[in-house]
Parts: sequence; C-alpha cells; structure tokens
Amino acid sequence: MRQGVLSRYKQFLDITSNTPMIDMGEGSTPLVRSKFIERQLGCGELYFKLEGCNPTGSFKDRGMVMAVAKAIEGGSRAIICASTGNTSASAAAYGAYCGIKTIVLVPSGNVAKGKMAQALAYGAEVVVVEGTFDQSLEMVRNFSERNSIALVNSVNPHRLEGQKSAAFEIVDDLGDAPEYLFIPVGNAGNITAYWNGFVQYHEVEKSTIKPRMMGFQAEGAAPIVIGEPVLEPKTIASAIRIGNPASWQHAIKARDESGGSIGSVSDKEILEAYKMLSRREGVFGEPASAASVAGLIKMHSNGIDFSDSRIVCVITGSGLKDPDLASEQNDMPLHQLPLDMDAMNRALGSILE
Ligand code: AN7
Repeated sequence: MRQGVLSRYKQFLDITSNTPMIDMGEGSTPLVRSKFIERQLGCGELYFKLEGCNPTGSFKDRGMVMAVAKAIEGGSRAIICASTGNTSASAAAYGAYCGIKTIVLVPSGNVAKGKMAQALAYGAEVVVVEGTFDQSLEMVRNFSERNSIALVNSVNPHRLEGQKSAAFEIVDDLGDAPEYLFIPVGNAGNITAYWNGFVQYHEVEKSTIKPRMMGFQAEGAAPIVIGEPVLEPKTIASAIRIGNPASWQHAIKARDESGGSIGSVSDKEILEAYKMLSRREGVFGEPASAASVAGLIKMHSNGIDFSDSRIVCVITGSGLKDPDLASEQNDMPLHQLPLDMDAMNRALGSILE
C-alpha cells in the first residue's frame, strides 16, 4: 500500500506519539519527464511534478493531512479555512475522513466549479463571501481566534510542514535536487514550503545542491512582483487570484536565499502553456498550475539558457477542477454523427490520412 505523507516522511515532520497517523494516500505523486517542451526550449532535463494526482486533485492534501492531524492532536473538533477553492476541497475531504466539522469560506463568483462541487460533496459548511480571498482570510483568522477552531490555511505552520514533503519526493526521485524549481505563487505558502524542504534535505545531505526557486504570479494578481498589495486581483487562474499573500516575506526569503526570482505571466501566456501542456505533454493541469510552465517559457524567451539544467515545474492541481474553462478553451471540433458507419467513415476517414 502506498504510504501517505505522515508515515513516509515521519522522521522529518513534527510527529509525536499522540499525532493521529491520518492517511488518505496523499503524496508520492508522479514526476514525469517532458516529451515536448524540454526539446522545444532545449532544456537539459525537464520534469513535471503532478500534484493533481493527490486524493482531492491538488497539492493541498500534503499540508492538510498534517494540519488536520495536529488539530485533532490538539483537541479541535472543527476546522475552518478561506480558499480560492483547492484548500476548501482538501479541508472538506480530510474533515469528512476524520469526522470533524469543516467550514470553508470562498469568494463569490471566483471559484472553479469542480472545487465547489468537492466541498459540497464532502459535506462541508460552505460560506460564499461577497469579497475577495484576502478579505475572507481576514475573516476566518478572526473567527478561529475567537472560537478555538483550527485554522487550516497556510498561515498554519503545519500546512507548510506537510507541503515540504513534495520537495523531499523530488530529491528522492532524481537522486539530487534540480537546478531550478518553477512554481505558481498565490498565497505564497507552497514556494515557502518547497524551499524549507529543499533546505532541510540539503542539511541532512540528501542532496548536494539546492534549486533556484522560480515563482510566478498572474500579471493581474502579482503583489510580490509590483511590491504592494493588489486590492482587486484579476486573472483567469482563479486559484492564484490573491492580492496580499500571507507568506509574502517567506517567499521573498526563499527567492533571495536560493538565488531565484518571482515574476509574473499574463493570462494569455498562462493559457498558451495550459494548452501546450495538455496537447503536447498529455498533462492536464489547472490554469494556475500552468503559470509555472508559462514562467519557464518566458524566462527562456528572455534569453536564459537552460541547456545544462535539470528543471522541475510543479503542476499544482488537476485540469478537471475547472471544467468551464477547459470547455471554453477547447477549440477542437466536436463531431456530431448519426448512428451510421458510412457517416463515420466520411467524417473521420480523412483525419487518418
Ligand atoms: C492549483 O486553495 O490559495 O502560493 O485557497 O490552488 O501556496 O497559495 C490555492 C492556491 C497554486 C498557489 N496552484 O499556492 C486556496 C489557494 C493551485 C492552487 C496555488 C494554489 P500558494
């Protein structure tokens, strides 16, 4: 049986004899070699870390399993979060698995359909707030302090603890750290967690190098790039529509200590990468996830030479999360046919020539 994050990386996590070893099979996600973009850009080696293969379809499960275990260890009987969608789906799943009450706040109109469906399916209390993600996070921080209910957003340090396991897996799979890690940045928890993981593994000599951390925000939601909060963040990549990241300073530290950078990519660049990933690589990530690949393509066109480098792009969530956008962006023809072999031959015979 596949070991979940808590048992696989027990020795590197803050696990005590009282920590419940919750396990929904999270982590141990595939690291897949690129078939197309690697050659196209002339990268040494390019890999995709497929975090959409986690139980709820995003990387959030790695942190959620740890945060919920710690919440239960500390006596909490309820958890709460604000979310652009994936955190709420994950919290709702682990809440259901552990039999604890789960409350999720999501900004109105801005959450992808698949994620809302998950929160509802797992039976969470779903609160739609007329405001942004940043404002919803402010509200749950306040509410959780007053009501001794565990806050499971990435401001909870246990979330980042769990999420660093993805960095461990990359090193375990490659035998060393890559030269570059490309990753989308929203609330900036994940880039922080990865950096913590790479540093920790380097300290215990599991790797000889540490990667440059290359974070990418969406252009209309790029507070770290412009150096000030964005009050009304806008991007098609709803997961990273965040204007005032909670882990802002940690992300800057990760960037600077690693010799990396945090930049932005336009929605157009995100969508191009999104389609290239699914059509040329067979990797269906969500739009926010494609920001990592869009960032790589942008750095390459800015003249950075990756020919001697090993690169990992983190594909943070599954493309199935946002079915509306997938259909909208799909410009392949749909063939409508009667139940008739001749019609089928006429319609499809020519595409095989
Ligand atoms: C697919 O679910 O913030 O920089 O509330 O869902 O650690 O925030 C999601 C973020 C990247 C950004 N890719 O990670 C939420 C939420 C996907 C995401 C990010 C998110 P962070």
